[in-house]
Amino acid sequence: WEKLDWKDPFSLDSQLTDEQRMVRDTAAQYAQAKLQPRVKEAFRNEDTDLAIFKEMGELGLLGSTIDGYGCPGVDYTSYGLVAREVERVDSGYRSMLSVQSSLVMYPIYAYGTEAQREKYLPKLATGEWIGCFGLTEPDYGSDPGGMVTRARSVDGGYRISGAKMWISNSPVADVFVVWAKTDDGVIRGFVLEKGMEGLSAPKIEGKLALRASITGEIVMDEVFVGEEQLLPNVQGLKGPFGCLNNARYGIAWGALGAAEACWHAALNYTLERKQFDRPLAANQLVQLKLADMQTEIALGLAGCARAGQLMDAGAIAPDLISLIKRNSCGKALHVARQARDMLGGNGISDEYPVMRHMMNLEVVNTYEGTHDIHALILGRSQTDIPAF
Ligand code: TGC
Ligand code: FAD
Repeated sequence: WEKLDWKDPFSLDSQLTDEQRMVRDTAAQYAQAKLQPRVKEAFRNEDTDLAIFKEMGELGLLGSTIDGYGCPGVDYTSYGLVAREVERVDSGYRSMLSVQSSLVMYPIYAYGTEAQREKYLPKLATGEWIGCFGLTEPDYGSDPGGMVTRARSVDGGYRISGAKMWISNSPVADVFVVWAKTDDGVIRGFVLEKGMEGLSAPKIEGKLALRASITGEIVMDEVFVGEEQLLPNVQGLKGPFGCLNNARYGIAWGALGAAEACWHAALNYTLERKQFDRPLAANQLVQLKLADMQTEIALGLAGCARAGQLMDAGAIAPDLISLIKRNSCGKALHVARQARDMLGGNGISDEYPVMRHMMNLEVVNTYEGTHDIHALILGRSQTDIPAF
C-alpha cells in the first residue's frame, strides 16, 4: 500500500503530461513570485495593476487555448491548472485572466471574421490591449435573455444604446465585447473600442470583494459601429453562453485553488497556535474540519480533471460545467468560511489570506451564474422542467 500524499490524494500530479506540468509550474512560479507580494496592498487600496496583463501575456497565459495569433494553443487541462495557480493568490487576478481569455479572445476567435481575429487577438494575447465582456444589465442578471440593450440598423452599421452592469475590467478596457439585440430581437455580439463616441465605462465604487480586479459599467449612448464590428458567426444566447462555458470551466478549477490556500493556511495556523497547552490541531473538531476541506477539494479537483479531459475531447456537456462550477464555488466558499473561523481573531486580518479569499469567493459563487441558477440548470437536465 502507498502512503497517501495528503496534499494530492488522487495523485492528480501523476496524471498530467510533461507539458501540462510545465504550464502549471510556470503559472505557479509567476503567481507566487509576482502576484503574491502585491496582493495585500492591491486589495487594501483597490489597486488593479495593469502591468499584470502584460506579464501574463509574456508568459503565454492570455488566450492560452487558442492556436495561432500569438497564442500557444495549450489544452483545457492546462488552462484549468493555470486558473488554479493564479486564484491560489487571488480570485481577482484569475478574473482578469479569465475575462481576457474566455470572454473576449474566445468569442473573437470563435465567432469573428479573419480580419477581426488578426486585428484584436495578437494585442490581447500580449496584454497590450485589455478586454471586457458586457452581458449583465442593471435589470437583467440571471436572466440575460431579457436584455434591453439595442443595436439599431443604420446606414453602414449599427447604433448601440443601453447599459451593462458589473463588468470586470471595463473601466480600463480597450476592447469591449458587448451583447445587444438587433431590430429583429435577436442577440448578437459586437466589438466596441475605447474612445468611440457615446461609449463610457465608469468604475463601480465600494466593492467589499474582488478589490484587486476593477469592475465597472458600460454605458452606450447611440454608439456607432460599422458592420465590420459585428461578430458574424453566432446568433442568440448561445453566443455568450458558449464563452461562459469556457470561463465557468476555468472558475471551477480556480475556486479550488483559493480553497487550497485557505485549507493550507488553516492547517499551518492550527499546528502553530496553542490553546489549553496544546496545538489547536490536536483537537478533534479541528481535525474534522481539516479532513472535510481535504475531501471536498480533492474530490472537486478530480471532477475538474475529468471535465478537462472531456473539454479536450470536445465531448463535454454544458450542464456538467454547471455542476463543477457550482460545486467548486460553493465548497470553496464553505472551506474559506471554516478557515476564517479556525484562525480566530487573526482570521479577520489581511496579514492572512483567508478573509480576502472568503470575500472574493462570495463574488465567484455569484458571477457566471449563481449557485442557485446552476442548481436550476441541473434540475432542468433531470426533469426537463425549467424552474427558473
Ligand atoms: P435557454 O433557453 O436555456 O437557452 C437559450 C439558448 O442558449 C443555448 N444555451 C447554451 N449554449 C451553449 N452553452 C450553454 N451553456 C448554453 N445554455 C443555453 C440554448 O441551447 C438555447 O439555444 P437556442 O439555439 O435553442 O436558442 O435560456 P434561458 O434564457 O432560459 O436561460 C436560463 C439560464 C438560467 C440557463 C441562463 O440564463 C443563465 O445561465 N443565467 C446565468 C447568467 C450568467 O451566467 N451570467 C454571466 C455574466 S458574465 C460574468 O459573470 C463574467 S464574470 C467574469 C470574471 O470576472 O471572471
Ligand atoms: P439576480 O439575477 O438579481 O439574482 C439575485 C438572487 O436571486 C440570486 O441569489 C439568484 O440566485 C436568485 N435568483 C434569480 N433568479 C432566480 C430564479 N428564477 N429562481 C431562484 N432564484 C433566483 N457580468 C458580465 O456580463 N460581465 C462581467 O465581466 C461580470 N463581472 C462581474 C464582476 C463582479 C465583481 C460581479 C459581482 C458580477 C459580475 N458580473 C458580470 C455579473 C454577474 O454575472 C451577475 O451578478 C450574476 O449573473 C447575477 O446576476 P444579478 O447580480 O443581477 O443577480
